[in-house]
Amino acid sequence: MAANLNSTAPVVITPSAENMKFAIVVSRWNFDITNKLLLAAVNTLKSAGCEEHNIIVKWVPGTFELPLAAQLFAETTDVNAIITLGCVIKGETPHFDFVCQGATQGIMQLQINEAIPVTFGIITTLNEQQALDRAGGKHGNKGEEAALTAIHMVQLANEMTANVLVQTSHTSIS
Ligand code: INI
Repeated sequence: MAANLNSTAPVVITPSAENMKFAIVVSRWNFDITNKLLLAAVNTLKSAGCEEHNIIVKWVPGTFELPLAAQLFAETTDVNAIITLGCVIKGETPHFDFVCQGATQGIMQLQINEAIPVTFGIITTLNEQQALDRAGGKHGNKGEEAALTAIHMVQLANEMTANVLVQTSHTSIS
């Protein structure tokens, strides 16, 4: 299977996710959007060979709750990576900024502190149309992107752990 991780990157080969285990934490806020992210994330993992029983899904109330939910998975389970999915749409107050900032910093801090990949499948937009465009619309699906990224980061972590990291040419992608 091949997929682009972003619009400017060359095509990369997705590693097999056959022996990988993932948690997906997903926010109930803006359910119509986050459910599309979830379906794409699960399909992406399965297409890469991940077995259904190795994909654990947990819903949380809002995007602000995602970092703690991810941390609980990191500390109490044997998953290889955690995929966070949410959707924050800007309203009339600064609430949007606090939710986005809390989730972003919490997730980054978590993956660094716990040394486990925690990917960011959170859509942050000015309106609903922009969110739909990124949940299976004209700008792809952030759930797919977060799942693909998780697979790549687990592969990297596995190479490091097994001490089989292969140095690649500075001009090639693998
Ligand atoms: N949570 C979201 O995931 N998306 C939003 O757009 C949103 N807005 O707009 O308020 C939102 N708020 C809830 C927040 O994530 C927490 O659940 C809440 O503050 C309780 O901690």
